[in-house]
Amino acid sequence: MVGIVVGSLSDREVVAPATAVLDEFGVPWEWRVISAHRSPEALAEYARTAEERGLRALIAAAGGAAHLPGVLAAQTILPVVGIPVADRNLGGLDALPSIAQMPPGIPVATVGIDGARNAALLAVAILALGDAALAARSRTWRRSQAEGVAEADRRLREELASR
Ligand code: RP5
Repeated sequence: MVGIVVGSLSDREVVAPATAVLDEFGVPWEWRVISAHRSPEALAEYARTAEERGLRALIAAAGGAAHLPGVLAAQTILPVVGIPVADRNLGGLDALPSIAQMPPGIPVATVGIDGARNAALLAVAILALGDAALAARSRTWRRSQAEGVAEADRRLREELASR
């Protein structure tokens, strides 16, 4: 249901948390390595066939002068969530505007640098619009996250009170 595309196998570790989130929500995913500049024809083919293959949202991650999410979004009407990947030269400050600053007409919903978890959560939110069971799981997940914060708050206050 969610198609994940990375520009290089070197993006794998950064993007892996997205698959863990999708698994947590029971959302099926596929994961491909396709590059906007090294394998442009394969990317065009992937984008053109994504919708008919049943994909409903795409996550695209790339580093450097990152064209992948925008080029993908240009060739499909599916929503594309872009993850700017930090590289060793500019730490993602090149990929972030490359992905976020799409000229009007072709949007890419951009998360923070290396923001794989948020990318998956955004994809889940998009899918949940048309899936009541997934929406219910999202509400439960948010509640349990809030409970985790409340628990951390309780522990900290307890610890500080006993000083
Ligand atoms: C981008 O260039 C990839 O998404 C990756 O983040 C970056 C470096 O790629 P490699 O040189 O490691 O293959 O296309």
